[in-house]
Amino acid sequence: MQRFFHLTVTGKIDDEMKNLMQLPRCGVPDVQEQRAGSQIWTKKGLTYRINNFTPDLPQSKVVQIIQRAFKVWSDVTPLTFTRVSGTADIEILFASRAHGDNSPFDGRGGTLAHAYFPGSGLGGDAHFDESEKWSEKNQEVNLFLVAAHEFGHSLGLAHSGVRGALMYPNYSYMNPATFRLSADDRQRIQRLYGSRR
Ligand SMILES: [Ca+2]
Ligand SMILES: [Ca+2]
Ligand SMILES: [Zn+2]
Ligand SMILES: [Zn+2]
Repeated sequence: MQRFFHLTVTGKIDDEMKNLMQLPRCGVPDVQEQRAGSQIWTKKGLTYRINNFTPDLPQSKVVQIIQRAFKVWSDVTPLTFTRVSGTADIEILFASRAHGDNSPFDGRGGTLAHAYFPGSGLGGDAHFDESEKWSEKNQEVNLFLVAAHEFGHSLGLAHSGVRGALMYPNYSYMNPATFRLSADDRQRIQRLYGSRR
């Protein structure tokens, strides 16, 4: 983990590392780095389903935010994302604590969400911790930023060690209105799927 974050490797957990570990972050382990990228979707037209809603935001907002988060990736790849009401490639849900996948959430703070790399069943699915307070602003946790990050995993991206990249494992606020995908994220997703025609 220390190597991954490009911090000084001291062999013990120093203060810098401790601070980093306490920051709210994504629940996908950084050690999956090697495996990611070998798993990609082999079709361009992907479907998603919003299985339930957070009470923190109006449903129409959640629908909009999720749509915008997918657009971050469809803007730079040939992929398309269509919302369906039946079974979908990418199943989205909000849940607290144990929620049926052996990766229980941890209550408020800590892990904010996690997602699965492409594949059948749980593959591609994105889960959001309902113990967090989800927002559309710079309050508590911004749903757009976390969703866009998790969908990166849904498409096969592992975490990035580049600070400022969307796929950096720790949450940090950026204004969704002026959000731009970093060159690191763009290059990594285009390595998997190519660029937009
Ligand atoms: Ca949590
Ligand atoms: Ca799935
Ligand atoms: Zn992540
Ligand atoms: Zn889960």
